[in-house]
Amino acid sequence: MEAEKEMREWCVALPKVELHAHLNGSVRDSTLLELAKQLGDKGDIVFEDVKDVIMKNGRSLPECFRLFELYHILTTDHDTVTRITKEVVEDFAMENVVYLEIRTTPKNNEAKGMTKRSYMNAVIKGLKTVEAVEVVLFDSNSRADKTPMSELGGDTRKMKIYVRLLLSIDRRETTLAALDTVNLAMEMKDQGVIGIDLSGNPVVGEWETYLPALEHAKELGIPITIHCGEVANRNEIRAVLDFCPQRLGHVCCLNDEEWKKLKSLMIPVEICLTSNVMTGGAPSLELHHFADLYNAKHPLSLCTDDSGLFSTSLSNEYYLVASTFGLSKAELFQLAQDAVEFVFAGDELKRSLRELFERVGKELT
Ligand code: 6MZ
Repeated sequence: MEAEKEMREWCVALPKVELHAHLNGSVRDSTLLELAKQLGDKGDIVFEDVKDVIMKNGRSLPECFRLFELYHILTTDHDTVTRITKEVVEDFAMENVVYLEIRTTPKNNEAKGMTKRSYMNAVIKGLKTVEAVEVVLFDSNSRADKTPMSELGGDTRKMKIYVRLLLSIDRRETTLAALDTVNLAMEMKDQGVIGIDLSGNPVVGEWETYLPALEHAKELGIPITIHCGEVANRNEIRAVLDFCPQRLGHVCCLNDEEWKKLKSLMIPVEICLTSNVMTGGAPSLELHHFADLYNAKHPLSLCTDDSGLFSTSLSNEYYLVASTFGLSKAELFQLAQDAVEFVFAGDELKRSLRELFERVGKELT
């Protein structure tokens, strides 16, 4: 018991890089309940029904996507988007995440006067209102860095977290809507947006629908990460591997041939242990494909996916790797440090992160 506690604390103290975190999947339960109560009081929803859903029943893949429908009802107005962004960043920072790529789907919502652009402005406002830690949103040589976030709080001794944004294309979207998202990412590249993600319910939509937008992003030089193999869609898995994005999420249902191809391409994988076990993408923690990729020295990084939805944290994911696969502290540290090489941010920031890990490594291992 004592050993478990000590290891858990060590995993919290470990500086960590989070590369796969969906904004709306990372919202605190307490915030969701508060928002549901407010909408319940207004008569928009029945609070008691929603409460039980939020307080964890099943988390199968289809249930997750039904839940996201509910989450989006609760969170999709500008002020709430700002609030959840602030809270999510604070929560990651509190467990020593030093670099965070948050991904979110820009949303049009006419009833709320919301466009994809205004949604993203609300996200960025959320980053600017974080007070508990210093949020660093720009590379130091970019124009925007002349007004660092820290000016708002003014305290340079605060903990620092580097935050970057990825814009998600939802698989339900049309080709035109997906192209809008890529163009928006380009427009907002001076505001912390550095990449594109393809996500959403894996049994919905066709690869050919998003391909023009993903190719456009590639032409523009925007780094791309794609959810791959959450279900066994052979044609799509093959097409995704052929497309060869900068990173892949999940890679659960690959057959032997696809597995060999992934390994030969050396595409870094965002590993989401708890998420995959809960949604059935992996049969158990013990049989998770992390072990195979890790033993093969395939580039990978541990991630949470949806820390709120799955009641996990990045520290917990590191702890699970230690307790399930027997990695030592030195090996866990190496795993966290290696993730620096797969961030979408530029070389200068990578250098800062490498230095940070060098410094902290002497104390932690
Ligand atoms: C695929 C997922 C996901 O974008 O509204 N999302 N897509 N697989 C998953 N595994 C469980 N978890 C989350 O955050 C919520 C959205 O992220 C995607 C879904 O499109 C979901 O609606 P945002 O901030």
